[in-house]
Amino acid sequence: MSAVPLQTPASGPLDLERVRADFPILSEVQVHGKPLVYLDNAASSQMPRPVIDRLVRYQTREHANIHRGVHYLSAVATDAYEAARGTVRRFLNAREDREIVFTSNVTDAINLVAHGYGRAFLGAGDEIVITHMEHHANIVPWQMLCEEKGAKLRVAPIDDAGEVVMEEYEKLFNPRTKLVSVTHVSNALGTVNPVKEMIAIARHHGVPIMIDGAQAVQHMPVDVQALDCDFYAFTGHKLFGPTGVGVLYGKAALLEKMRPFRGGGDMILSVTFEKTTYNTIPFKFEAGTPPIAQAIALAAAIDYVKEIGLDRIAAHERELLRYATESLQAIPGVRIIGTAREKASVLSFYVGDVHPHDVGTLLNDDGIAVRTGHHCAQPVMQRYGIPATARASFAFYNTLAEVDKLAASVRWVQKLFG
Ligand code: 7TS
Repeated sequence: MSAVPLQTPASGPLDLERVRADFPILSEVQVHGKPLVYLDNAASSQMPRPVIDRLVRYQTREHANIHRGVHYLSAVATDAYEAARGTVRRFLNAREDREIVFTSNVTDAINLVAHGYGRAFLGAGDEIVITHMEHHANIVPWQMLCEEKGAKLRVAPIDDAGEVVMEEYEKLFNPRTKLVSVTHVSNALGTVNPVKEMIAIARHHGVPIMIDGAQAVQHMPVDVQALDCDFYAFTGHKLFGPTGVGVLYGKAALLEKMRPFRGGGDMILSVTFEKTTYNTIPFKFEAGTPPIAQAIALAAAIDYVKEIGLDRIAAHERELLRYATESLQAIPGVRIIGTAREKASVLSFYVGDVHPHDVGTLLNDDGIAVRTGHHCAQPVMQRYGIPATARASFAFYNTLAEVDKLAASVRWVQKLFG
């Protein structure tokens, strides 16, 4: 475990002032002379000081390439990188460290499964089940696989609230179903999917299931053994860590029988021109120099989040989402896209006939960062017959006062376009 100073007491409500003081960017950046109101956390969240410090410590005192050297620094870096794997393993409650593969992001993790599992075990006529609310990262790799193999993509529909229609999901299963991959939380709608139930259904049909946890791990505790999923993936930069690192959890038995995704150094035991023997898992999937600094900093981010407490984070974010939903709904002409019963702190909206890009540009004039566009989930936009939304996404360092600013700014936009 890296030594993260205690930032906030371990119980009771969040001390927001102390928490915000941990994130330098929140006070150091002004936009158009106004304090930054950062509500684009679903795209990328900010890094607290202990994570930045961990990166700096690594780069100033510990950096060398790993797994290859007998020298002091290589051993230090290798130990820190492998300790980071252990931190991730505990964070997801995986059984073994070797079930944790470091990737470059969640997109890379999904592609790894598409290549390592899909290309090895799917054939013509086989089917892959996803849902209508997937991010492009959980659509395109499967489409590419289907194209190559003559397999078929089956899509579970969503209803007007943005919930998966579970009866339809279950109906998609048949003897040709060979893989399921669904998101835990929708980045465009905020919907928290009933993944435990979705996994149980896949399990009942004997089909392996992958969960895209990119929008989940920063909001709620995840236990891969309790879920009993086969694969679970997330990305570092949405979990208050750096860009360039992601994680694939896979059950050891599945990872063992999968093909490597990329060939190169570190993923081999021996190489001759006649034959290469692959390394054991997880190294078989970590060809080339991995994101060493980023994985180590990700572990510091996990330590930080654990210290704050995911239950406390969830409680505060629930309050932010409730207040933001009420505040925006009270504005005439505002339509909220995604009204599922279970939501993470993601709020997509439309302001009358104003194009979401104009909404985002005008909010930026007030120092407010929201994302506008299709959020790499074009099928979701097609489902609602809209080209784009404006999306406010909250992290635990956001405040109710920032929600007030958002609502005031949206009111101003609405008035401007009258
Ligand atoms: N899956 C989901 C559910 C996501 O929200 C994202 C990124 C990804 C996969 C891909 O993550 P990456 O780290 O591999 O790029 N979502 C967003 C977003 O909502 N706005 O910008 C990126």
